[in-house]
Amino acid sequence: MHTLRFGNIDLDEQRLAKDLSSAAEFEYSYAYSNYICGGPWRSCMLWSVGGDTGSGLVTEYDHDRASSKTPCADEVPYLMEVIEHTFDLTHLNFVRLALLSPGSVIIPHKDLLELNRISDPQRNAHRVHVPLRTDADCYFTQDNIVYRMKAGEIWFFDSSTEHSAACFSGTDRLHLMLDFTDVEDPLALIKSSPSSPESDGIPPEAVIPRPKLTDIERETLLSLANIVDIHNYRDILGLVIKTHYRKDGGPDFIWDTMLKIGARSGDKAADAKIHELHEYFVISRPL
Ligand code: YCP
Ligand code: CO
Repeated sequence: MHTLRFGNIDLDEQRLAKDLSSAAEFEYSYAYSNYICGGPWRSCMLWSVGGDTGSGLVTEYDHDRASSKTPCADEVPYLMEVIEHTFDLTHLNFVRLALLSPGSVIIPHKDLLELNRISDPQRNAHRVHVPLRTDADCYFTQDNIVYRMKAGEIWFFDSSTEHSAACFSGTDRLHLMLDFTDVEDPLALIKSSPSSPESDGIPPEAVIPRPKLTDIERETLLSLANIVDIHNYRDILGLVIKTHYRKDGGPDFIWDTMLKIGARSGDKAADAKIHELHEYFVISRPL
């Protein structure tokens, strides 16, 4: 399912605040923190195949088992009520509370690459995001578009195409992330009204306009080839990703810049590391 904003959930702020203060006590998983430049990515399963909170890595759950709420779900009754009311639970594999730390950016990647071995009817195929705590300094990007999701909005999110996110906010960005198996009509996974999406694709008012990256700015980034090494290549990647959220460097700006920095550097080990990361995040990710 391609990315689009479906509609809104009218969140009860008081009940949400109560759940989130309970959720602050959860033991979060740090799984997928290798996708981040900056602080960790933390998550807690509220619903999973097998019903266990588990490790947080979706490849470590038994996809042959039926899905159900996890023990953490009992601590957030309001959120569970919202989930049951809004979504078709029969095709729901996972629901996670996901936190992106202040000052962190996600390395541009495709999800699902490592799920090849899970059979089609059981594999995650459709993802939905519902931001719960976010602000104007939190962003998503895909297809060289930078955009915002606001609290309470329901978004279908195409996680099979390359994407990234950023939290430039001073506080954790907190989302509900839902994964569904494949169905003929993904829009029917959402039960609440309106029954059809309010926009097809990313609505223009959610898009952040960015000035074009200047030649000097591009050359400044590429000249980091002079100092890149195996200890700082991730810092440089973080810098290039952060630049993308402010300046439009054109299609595939982030990986293209990184691969050029590696090639130009003459540092074989750094160049190999950059290729390794590129392969892992966007080409193929073995289990
Ligand atoms: C995301 N993808 O795009 C997640 C973050 C890794 C997998 C963690 O939000
Ligand atoms: Co992702």
